[in-house]
Amino acid sequence: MSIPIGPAGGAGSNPAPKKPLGGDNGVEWASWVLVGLAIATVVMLAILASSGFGSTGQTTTQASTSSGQTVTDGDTVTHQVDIEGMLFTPNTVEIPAGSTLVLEITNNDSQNHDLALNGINTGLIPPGETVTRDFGIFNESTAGWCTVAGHKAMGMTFDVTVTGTTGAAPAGGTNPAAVDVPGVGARSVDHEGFTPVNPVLAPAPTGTVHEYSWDITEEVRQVAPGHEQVVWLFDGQAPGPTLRGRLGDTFRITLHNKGTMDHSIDFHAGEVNPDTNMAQTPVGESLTYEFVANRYGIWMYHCATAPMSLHIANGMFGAVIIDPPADSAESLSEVDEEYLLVASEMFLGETEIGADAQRVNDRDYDLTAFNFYPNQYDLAPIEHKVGDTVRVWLMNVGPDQSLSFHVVGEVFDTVFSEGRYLIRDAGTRGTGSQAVNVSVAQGAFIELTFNAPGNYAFVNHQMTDAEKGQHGFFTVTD
Ligand SMILES: [Cu+2]
Repeated sequence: MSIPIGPAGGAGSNPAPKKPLGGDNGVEWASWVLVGLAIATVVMLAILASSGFGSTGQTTTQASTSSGQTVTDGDTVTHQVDIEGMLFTPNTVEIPAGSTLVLEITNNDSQNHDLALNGINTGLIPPGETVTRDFGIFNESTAGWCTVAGHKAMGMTFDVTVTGTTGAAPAGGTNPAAVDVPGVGARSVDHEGFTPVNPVLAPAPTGTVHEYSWDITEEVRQVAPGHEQVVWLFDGQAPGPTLRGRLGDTFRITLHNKGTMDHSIDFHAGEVNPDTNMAQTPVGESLTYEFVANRYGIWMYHCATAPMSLHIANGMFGAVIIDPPADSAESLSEVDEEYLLVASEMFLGETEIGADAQRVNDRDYDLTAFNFYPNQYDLAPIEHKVGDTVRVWLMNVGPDQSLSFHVVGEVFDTVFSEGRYLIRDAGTRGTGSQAVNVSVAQGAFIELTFNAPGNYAFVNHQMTDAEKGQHGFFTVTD
């Protein structure tokens, strides 16, 4: 018998070959593995998607889910806002992009306010009242503010932050650029439309009760060469009318507010309850203010409506002069003429706006003035003869800068300041005063005698303020 050697051959004789790996059954198994892997991939993607990782599609899903929990596009968001003092509370709200904002605003302050936002203004909201206003659809962050003069600068801003956009909330408005300011050359030549304020102080009128009726107006006037802007006026003038009287006199002033905002008045010469005697005079209304002058000297008055800096900067100030008793040791001496110079800073602004509230707030003044017009007594010098004695009453209304009053080439014989004579007829004692300091809201007077002809400049010896306009001349001739 032979044993076959070699490859498989003849039938029956060779053992059955083993099934190779693969073949028809192997292909089927691999397909199932691929299906399993595909399913696992889908499951993994689903898990990743729900956990918030990765693709743009996931971000969109998350945003719409988040929006859906508060408000969806086109919905209305309502907030309640209180006004307390110079503040909106809250003063910022967040709303989703594309939604409409409605505010219920309650004015708990003592003066009118409004809110301008997204091109819509509530109109003035009187004290104690509530208005509900639809401010429209917001697609980007927007700043609003109270448009009553000066209130924005005092912090009455309201920001709407829109979510779902990349833009940040803008700051509460921009500060307008300063206007062109006439230089000292332009201020020293005569120009059209200029009429100097008469600085001569009239004697006190007779009588012991002084009653006046003043309109408050807001009018465009020339406030510096070539520059007109709206100013706020007591009785059509700035400084306001000078009140003069004697100890014990009664002053009764009725204000008629013909302006566009609240105004009021604070007489430093009176000792009164501020709560009741310095109340606001609303637009279109009248109010009577009264005081008894129990103290002599020179006293400031000014509008006491916030922000006072702005109301003063726009011209709402004046002086009350109460003569000391004629038969007393303090009585005024004989002089040839009396003058009143009211010192202030000047803020030039746009014609219809006047002094810019933010610049006033920043003490960023352009010019300075005696009697509310820079350099006016350079253009219209005050004339005298040699040997004349004059008394110059001084009032500094600021709003912020001091006055160091000096007359070039002269020395003061008498200085009265804030309730007392600092020196009196000092020339007879071989001394005198070169300058008197008048801080804001203080008053003083000086007396001097012109000994020789010449042009005597009177200045604020804070020199840069003299160079800005607090400068004038006494022209003295034989
Ligand atoms: Cu005012």
